[in-house]
Amino acid sequence: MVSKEKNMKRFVFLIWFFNVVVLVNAENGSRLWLRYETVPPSLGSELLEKITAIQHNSQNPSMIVAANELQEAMMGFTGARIPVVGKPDAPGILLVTANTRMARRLGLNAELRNMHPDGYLIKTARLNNVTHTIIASPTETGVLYGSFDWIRQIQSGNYDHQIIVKSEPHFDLRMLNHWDNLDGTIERGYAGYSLWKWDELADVLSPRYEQYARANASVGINASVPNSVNANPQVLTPEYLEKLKALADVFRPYGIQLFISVNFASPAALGYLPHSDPFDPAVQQWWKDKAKEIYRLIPDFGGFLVKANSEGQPGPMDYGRNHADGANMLAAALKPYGGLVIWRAFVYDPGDKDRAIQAFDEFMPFDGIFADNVIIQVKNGPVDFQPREPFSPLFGAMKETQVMMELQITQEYTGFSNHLVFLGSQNEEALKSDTWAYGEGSTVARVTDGTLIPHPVSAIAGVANTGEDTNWTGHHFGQANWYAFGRQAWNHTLTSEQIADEWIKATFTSNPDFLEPVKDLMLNSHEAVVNYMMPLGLHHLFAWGHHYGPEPWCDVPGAREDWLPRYYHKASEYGIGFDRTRNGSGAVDQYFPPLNDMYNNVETTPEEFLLWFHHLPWNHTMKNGRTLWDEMAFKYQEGVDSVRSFQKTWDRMEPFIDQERFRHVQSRLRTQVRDAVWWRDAIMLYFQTYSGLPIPYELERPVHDLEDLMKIQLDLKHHN
Ligand code: BDP
Repeated sequence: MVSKEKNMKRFVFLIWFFNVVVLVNAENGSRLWLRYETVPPSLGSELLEKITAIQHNSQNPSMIVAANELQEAMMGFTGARIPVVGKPDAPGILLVTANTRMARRLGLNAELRNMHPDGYLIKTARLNNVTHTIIASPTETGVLYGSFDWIRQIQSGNYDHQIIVKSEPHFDLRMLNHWDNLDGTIERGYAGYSLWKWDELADVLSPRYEQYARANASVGINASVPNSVNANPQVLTPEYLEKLKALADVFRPYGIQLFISVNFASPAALGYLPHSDPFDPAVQQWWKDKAKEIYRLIPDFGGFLVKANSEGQPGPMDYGRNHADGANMLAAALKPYGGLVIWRAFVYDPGDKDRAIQAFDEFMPFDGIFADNVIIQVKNGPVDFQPREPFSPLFGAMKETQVMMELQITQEYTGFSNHLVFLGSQNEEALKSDTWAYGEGSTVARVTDGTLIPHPVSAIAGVANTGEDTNWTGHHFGQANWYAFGRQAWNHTLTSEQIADEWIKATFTSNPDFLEPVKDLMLNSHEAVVNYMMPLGLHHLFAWGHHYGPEPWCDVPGAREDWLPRYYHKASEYGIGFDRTRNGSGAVDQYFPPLNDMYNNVETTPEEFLLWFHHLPWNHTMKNGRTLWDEMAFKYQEGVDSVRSFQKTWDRMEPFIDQERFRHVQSRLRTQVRDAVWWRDAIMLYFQTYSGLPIPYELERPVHDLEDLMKIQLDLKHHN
């Protein structure tokens, strides 16, 4: 017996040695956070002793996937192949769904019946004198989520055999929006071409589809929109529906429901009808027939995501109708099948009205008029995914219509896949913003998750950062943003610190000498990008088109004023900032009290939003006694200093991880430092032409000339 145990320990040690010491260089990031590294020998032996089988007797594909995943994880953790069996004779993991004999034997049915269908329980129980780990859920998908959670406990070093977990998602729909075009490019994508090989589908299924689905399931993401909101009508042709069906079939066992973005003018654009007026019965019938056709192929199809009358996309207003007319017409077509319309509120016209107030003004009159299978999708801030924005005032204000938040995972405005920016912090800030809609504590999370405003389905979406790059997201740390979105969509009370901690352990190592400094770096990285790009409430100082570098001077003849930085910064010899007080655009009054008065008053506006709400003189006195101009200079320098410190931290991490990922991140940090300096110099030197003030002498001097910076033209073409 003793020698068996000894042998086992030796075996586990050898596996560990091989993986940790020998394979240390073979890492390209393709395995994401699902690396299942060998655990320390003591835990390995414990697992091998207690988990000798994985038991279920279901034919359901999600159960099979769950069992396989546990098997693969055990193999990685211990090097041993644990059998999947039909009978619970040996100690192990039992996978259980509600209303089965096993659930009855274990006395779980009552509890499971009251749970969210995706929720799960993990606990130990004795059956015929054998102790098992039970992973139970009302549904097979929930068992899959529970299995991934059990695995995560081990990866994050929290494994306890007596573990008791009860977990239910905060949002019903946890959705990725891909901005992928049918030609294989990705709008605002920075990890190569699209994952979806439309020309090969439906005949050829890239193995990546399943890996993608698995990664999503591992963090609880359960819905995917594979095509861009700037939707090509072709996606609704029979040919593309077959391709979509093939994707849906791959996604299904992983609990992922397929949605698609549709072009509102599809009936006319595809040549079926002369126009797409939602009031025309022929148009209504066309959509009904289309819905029927889709559901015949994809019975669990989720519904349509629509960008209408926004940035040149067609919509109901083209026919004198309104958003509710358009959304409700599509909703009626999907209703018989339980489908949803996700209608985006990202609308703004080039007129005189402050862009930040337009969505609210346009959508509030329709509150309660939208059908109950319509959800309004609102970006986290009122403008457009800037490095920092206050929350959109539509959250909490629309009380009769379900509203969901759209976050951006792809780093369109935070340095693409060149900059290390952990967006868990940004998401946390957005989710925890207090709207005051129902008094204190009415956070954006709680007004959208069904707690304060109950609706049939609660949801949250993130614009994906995946592409065909081997490491999926371009920057290895971009993976953390995908991961964080999923974890926060499941549980919005998780802190970004907890999430970073889990992710680092699963993706790199649990060694505290790596974990602690890298976690610190990640948690400071969002503030850093705000500081070197747009501190103090500044926004949209980006270069025309590509949104990568600074171009506060940008002037494109004939361009829409609200696509130019000067519209947002309003710099002059007097000062800088956008006046959204009652003397300005009045945006402050779209917020509930006390926020409206708080933002209206320069003294009570949080400084992080100062220039979002106020236009102030260069010599305005800040809370710390500095002038606004000096404070700006300090903030930009702070941003640069932070990224330099990230670089130093990272270089010290070399001994702890593989060379491949180490060097990749190292080289991107170098770019990030250069870019941060570029941002600082461009913004300060340009605004200096208005302020006429010196950069505070205690700070680093600019290293660029403004004229040179103004000549930079990156070849990254895009409409704004
Ligand atoms: C902006 C992007 C643009 C998108 C648009 C949207 O620059 O590419 O089409 O958002 O969300 O941020 O529709």
